[in-house]
Amino acid sequence: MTTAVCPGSFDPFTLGHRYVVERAAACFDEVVITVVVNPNKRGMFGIDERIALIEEDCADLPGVRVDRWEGLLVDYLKQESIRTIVKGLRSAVDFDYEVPMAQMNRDLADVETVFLLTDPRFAHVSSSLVKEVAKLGGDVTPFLSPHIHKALVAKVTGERS
Ligand code: COD
Repeated sequence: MTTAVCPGSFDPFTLGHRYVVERAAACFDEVVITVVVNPNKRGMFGIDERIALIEEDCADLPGVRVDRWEGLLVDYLKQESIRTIVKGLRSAVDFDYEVPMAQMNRDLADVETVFLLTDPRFAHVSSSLVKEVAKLGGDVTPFLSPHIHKALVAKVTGERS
């Protein structure tokens, strides 16, 4: 059975992330979306919230499950006996950022990183931009699943009041 890990912060999970997971699910028997916990970075959504939102988002995708990890990503792959990481690429900027990590992960644990191109509709979409636009009252409905959009609006409304 072929398995790949799609790691990220997913704060929150966007339709760009989902697009990459869908493409990965077409290539691998099993895809694990691993929410990586950064103890030094407090996100807008807690880890449990992120996981619940992603699980709801991907419930229709066979072979896709969600997990969490704190620490080196390659240690997660070793623990789970997985040899492939999938990353989404939006542009050459992503490529320049991702290549050193892919090389480091290969040096550390001989794991492969597979890059999948995003859809042009999502090439400008990031979790941070979506949060910024939503905080300033802009419409981000095209970039998020409806339940994640609802959760984001609730967060930014709560922050304002
Ligand atoms: N379309 C397609 N892909 C997208 C989009 C989009 N619109 N937006 C983001 N992506 C891709 C990103 O390129 C990335 O591949 C993935 O989705 C996750 O994105 P984010 O923003 O949620 O997550 P990041 O980039 O903050 O995640 C970085 C990791 C947590 C994966 C990385 O820092 C890591 O592996 N950390 C663990 C510690 C470690 O091992 N460090 C050493 C690395 S060598």
